[in-house]
Amino acid sequence: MKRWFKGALVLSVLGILGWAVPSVGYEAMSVTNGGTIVGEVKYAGDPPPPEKLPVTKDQKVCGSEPKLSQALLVGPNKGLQNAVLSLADIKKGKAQEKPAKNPTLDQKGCEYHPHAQSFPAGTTLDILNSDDVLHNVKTASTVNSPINIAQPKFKKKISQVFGKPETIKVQCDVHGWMQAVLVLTEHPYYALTDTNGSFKIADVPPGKYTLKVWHEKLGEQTKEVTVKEKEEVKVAFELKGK
Ligand SMILES: [Cu+2]
Repeated sequence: MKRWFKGALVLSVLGILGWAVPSVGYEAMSVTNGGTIVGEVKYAGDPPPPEKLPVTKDQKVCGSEPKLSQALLVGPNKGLQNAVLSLADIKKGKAQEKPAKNPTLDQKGCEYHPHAQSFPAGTTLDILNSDDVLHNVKTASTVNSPINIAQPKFKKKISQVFGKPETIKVQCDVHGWMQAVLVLTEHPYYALTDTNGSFKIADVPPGKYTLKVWHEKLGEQTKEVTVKEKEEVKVAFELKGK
């Protein structure tokens, strides 16, 4: 057996067993001369009005008014919220720190709060049920094992760890309109755009990188970006509706 094939086989077996396969090629180091990437992600063209999602059950708890979809949030200046930026090919940089408090995904009013969030892979996520109703948390993850957990109204918290970097869509099987996005990061060079579509990635070691943007409805795009020591570089993305 060729050596590379053996190596690949060992890695894939470890992966199947659910071991944390060391993320290939990211190395932590101290960064003192880093630059900053700032930018905006905009929606190209005229955005459609937010989709109305009818509440088809549990109206006593969930309300009877349709929920406004959070999957495409475009601000007045066409800034796109919750677009995920990442330096796709960074090999070395500052260490990724786990958040001081566990991030939460709250099911409240039969909606997920927040709709999209990012945190380091391996962090414990507290999934809360603030509603007096049964929810069901289901992921369509492929790198991490998918989960499908009923969360009755008396079970106020489920703690879940997703060990590997992946962007995961979450949905509730009981209430089909409930959807969320979790971005499990492999290094600290990720950002989610704010309500104006703005983002900032700081302490980037000088060099050339591929900056990727991904949005749950609009797909992805990449741009080459050159970061210089202690300088700020501006990048603009425009994503088209499908
Ligand atoms: Cu639900």
